[in-house]
Amino acid sequence: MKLAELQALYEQPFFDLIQQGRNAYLAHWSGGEVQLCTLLSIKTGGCSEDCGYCAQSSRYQTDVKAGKLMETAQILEVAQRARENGSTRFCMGAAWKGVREGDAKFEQVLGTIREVSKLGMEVCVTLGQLSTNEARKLKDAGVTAYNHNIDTSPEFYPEVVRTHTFQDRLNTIAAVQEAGMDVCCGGILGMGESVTDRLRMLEVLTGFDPAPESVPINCLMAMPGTPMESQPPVDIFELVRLIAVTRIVLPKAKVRLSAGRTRLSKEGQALCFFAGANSIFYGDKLLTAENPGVDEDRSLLEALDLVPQQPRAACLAGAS
Ligand code: SAM
Ligand code: DTB
Ligand code: SF4
Repeated sequence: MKLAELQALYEQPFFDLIQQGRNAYLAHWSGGEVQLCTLLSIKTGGCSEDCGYCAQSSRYQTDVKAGKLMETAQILEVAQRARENGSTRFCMGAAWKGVREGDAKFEQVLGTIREVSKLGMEVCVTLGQLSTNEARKLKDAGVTAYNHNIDTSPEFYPEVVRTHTFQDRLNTIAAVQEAGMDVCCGGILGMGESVTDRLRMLEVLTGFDPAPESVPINCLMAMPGTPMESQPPVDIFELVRLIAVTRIVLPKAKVRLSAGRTRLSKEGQALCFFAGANSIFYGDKLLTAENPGVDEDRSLLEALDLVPQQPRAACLAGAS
């Protein structure tokens, strides 16, 4: 969809826009289900890249201590707990520039994925750049979706990251699509970008073929020590507007209200769900940053009469 059309949607009167988002949601989804996804950082920190928002870059002095790749058994334990807590998606993240076929670490991750995928949850990984061979291996091991965000517009991207390009991101996404995995791709609000940058990001996302299966909308967690540590929080109504436009233009995608919920009120999150968000990260930690507690999220969903997405048949089979 063209930028001008996205702008016209975005600039509607607020209530018309969120009503349109709600209608798009109702046309494609039912039951007030919200997908709960658990994140786990399987390899934290020490990353060679210079993404200006990221506490895991080795270029910035942050509170994150670099760690080793976690063992399969440890990861499985966390995944099992996530399933018991009602998550239907388990997302493993590694602070790598990318992965290479044949590399021992990559082989280890493939082994972990084979085990985790037996639990029946959707398995998502975010390991940085890859090409078709690695993508095929991940798919064969049991990955259902690969997360690789474009983060912002092509124009603003060089202000955020200099160690790789926007085109590098698109190349990885193409490899993921070629291998037949779902694409999970979204971005971050609050890095100093304009509303036009945010809509340009959506313009790029709507051009994907196939369309992204899920779109994480993160609000910047301003991590101490990063170049973005002093960015002010995102305006709630700007966030709600962007979620509504995302829902309207990508009606079948899971729109995931991702990082930054610790800075949102209950009422703000309710507006996000009304506008079309239908997935959250669940559990008190994201990768390195804070997320609302499990009890808090349970009572929020209950208060709004929203229900956690039911596990699929495959997931229940995995539980037995
Ligand atoms: N290294 C891989 C990569 O860059 O694709 C995977 C991990 S990376 C941490 C995954 C995504 O988390 C980033 O693309 C970004 O959208 C999001 N993210 C990282 N730090 C963030 C922050 N401080 N606030 C909000 N989102 C953040
Ligand atoms: C995504 O879009 N957001 C998640 C997930 N994909 C990997 C990560 C958010 C990270 C927030 C900052 C942190 O925990 O360090
Ligand atoms: Fe590394 Fe990913 Fe963080 Fe960029 S976002 S510094 S690639 S871990």
